[in-house]
Amino acid sequence: MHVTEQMKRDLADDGAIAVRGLFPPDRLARMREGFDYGIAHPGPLHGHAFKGTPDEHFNDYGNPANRETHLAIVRDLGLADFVAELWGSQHIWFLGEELFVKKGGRGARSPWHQDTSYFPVVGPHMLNIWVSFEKIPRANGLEIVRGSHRGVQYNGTSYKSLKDPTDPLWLQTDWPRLPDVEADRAADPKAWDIIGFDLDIGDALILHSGSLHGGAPVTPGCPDRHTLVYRFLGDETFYRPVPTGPSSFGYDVGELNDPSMKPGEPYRNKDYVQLR
Ligand SMILES: O=C(O)CCC(=O)C(=O)O
Ligand SMILES: [Fe+2]
Repeated sequence: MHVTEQMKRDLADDGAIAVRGLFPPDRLARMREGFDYGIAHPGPLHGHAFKGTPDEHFNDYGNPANRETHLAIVRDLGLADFVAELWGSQHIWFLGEELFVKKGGRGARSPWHQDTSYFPVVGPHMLNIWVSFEKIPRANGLEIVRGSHRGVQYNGTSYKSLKDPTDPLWLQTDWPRLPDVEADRAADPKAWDIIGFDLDIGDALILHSGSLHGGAPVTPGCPDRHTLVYRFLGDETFYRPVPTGPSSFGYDVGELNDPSMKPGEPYRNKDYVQLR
């Protein structure tokens, strides 16, 4: 895959790009093997967001038992070199996988959030390669607030309240509560500068992990979605602890903090495999 100057610039400035044809059929089949393996071997953190509601959807991430399977795919597909070129980073680490399944064409919006509310790292070199195995029109796509990876760090969402998607993750923090992007847009379509793409089969969405992203509902016209996300870190990543104290999340995200690191120092963690 040829990385253009435009791709680098757009990713750095906007926080998201669509990469057309990153996964032609044989490469996409390899990604699908990773997805299917993950579904067949769920990890300790798998679960259903908004269980029992029309927004219920399956997700799983960072299953340590599946790491070698995903790493083999990442290596086969040369994804580390591709990501390194997008950033101009010498080294690349694999942060792990995320799986999302939405079914039934009846909603299941992912609440707006930044992955950095759940992870003690900031900096320009962190991204998600987001691949769905279906054709995803823009209306069903993951959306990104343009440039938000360079803006405010918001609190996370609990993923628990259908009534209030900004229901906070951290209960004691000075991180501001998430904005209600959907309510703001309903009142004024221009309230937020939002990026989205029509994605064909084999296209990938690449987003900075700290961008404010969400949406990607299923609808009658696009009723099911199976998505595999691979996340990477590069040289320019810095330790920034997440808040401590009570949270509304199902497990202790604060455990990811590492007291042996000083805030602002380059984030290097041997738990994440270095690919180059
Ligand atoms: O696909 C989705 O619904 C959410 C994706 C997401 O939040 C991510 O890739 O970090
Ligand atoms: Fe996310």
